[in-house]
Amino acid sequence: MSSPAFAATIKLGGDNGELGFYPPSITVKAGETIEFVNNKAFPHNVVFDEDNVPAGVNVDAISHEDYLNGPGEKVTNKFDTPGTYGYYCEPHQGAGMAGKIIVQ
Ligand SMILES: [Cu+2]
Repeated sequence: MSSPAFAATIKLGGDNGELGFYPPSITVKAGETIEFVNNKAFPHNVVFDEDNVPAGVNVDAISHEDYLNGPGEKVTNKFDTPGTYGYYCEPHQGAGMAGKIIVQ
């Protein structure tokens, strides 16, 4: 098996423990795979905002609600529908931990 080539990697938590996704905004092409990697200040999760995804996208199917508790834990996503996808971390939503993925 060949390892997949990731179009982008998003860190969960900044290197100094900041509560955020880094980078907070990325642009990828439809069909490209992105990975979220647990970094600092976990637990984190990745939940897509049903009010901020392209029409017809099922956020339950693309969200990763299970908490990532260990360093280096990863989840991946691949988007087929172009548009803007907003997402956030449930434990840190109140602290503004949110991001945006633009799929072209
Ligand atoms: Cu978080």
